[in-house]
Amino acid sequence: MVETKFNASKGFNSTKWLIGGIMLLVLAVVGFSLLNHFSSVQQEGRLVIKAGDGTLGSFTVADLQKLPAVEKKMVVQTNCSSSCSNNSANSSEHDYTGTLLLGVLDGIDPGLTRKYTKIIARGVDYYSQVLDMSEVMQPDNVYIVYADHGKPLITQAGGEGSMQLIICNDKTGQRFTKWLVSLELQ
Ligand SMILES: Nc1nc2c(c(=O)[nH]1)N[C@H]1C(S)=C(S)[C@@H](COP(=O)(O)O)O[C@H]1N2
Ligand SMILES: [Mo]
Repeated sequence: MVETKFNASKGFNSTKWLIGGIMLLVLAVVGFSLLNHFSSVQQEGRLVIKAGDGTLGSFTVADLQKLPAVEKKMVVQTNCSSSCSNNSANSSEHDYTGTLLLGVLDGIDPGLTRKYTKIIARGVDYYSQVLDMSEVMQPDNVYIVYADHGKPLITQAGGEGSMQLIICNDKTGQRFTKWLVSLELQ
């Protein structure tokens, strides 16, 4: 009688331990997957440059400001379906401040432009553009900009501190990647 009671309580205790253990495991799995999710989510304010599974570099606006700054004045023709007239309603004037993408890449490793042939630029909204390395190597073509008319670029969420990739040879601005968050070298 006493023994039965003892066994029953022992059984209850081990079930309790088992349930506790399972709950801890579940919590750990959920915790790690959340951590993984948040570290892989792209965020504005930081430009991550990657290749394959690895990260080659990561730049904030403050980091880019330490590199040689260039001012780029340009008129971008927007909303041109078939023909672009000189109608000012169809164009916007920009006075960007930024730095040459080639300089950023060379700063990480001057061999990158030989090792890779393409760059995929992505915005926080997953808009993406493929750049040929030959375009990037042109002396005055591809820039990462962080200000327009001296004011910080606005993020998709409406805050300050956005980055944008501009291709000066693209007069329509369709290939400009706004809200830039990553560059993937291929
Ligand atoms: N991240 C991101 N960049 C983008 C786009 C976009 O949808 N998302 N649209 C492109 C297109 S089709 C055009 S015409 C221009 C529009 O730029 P604007 O909003 O400064 O006029 O941004 C380009 N860059
Ligand atoms: Mo567009």
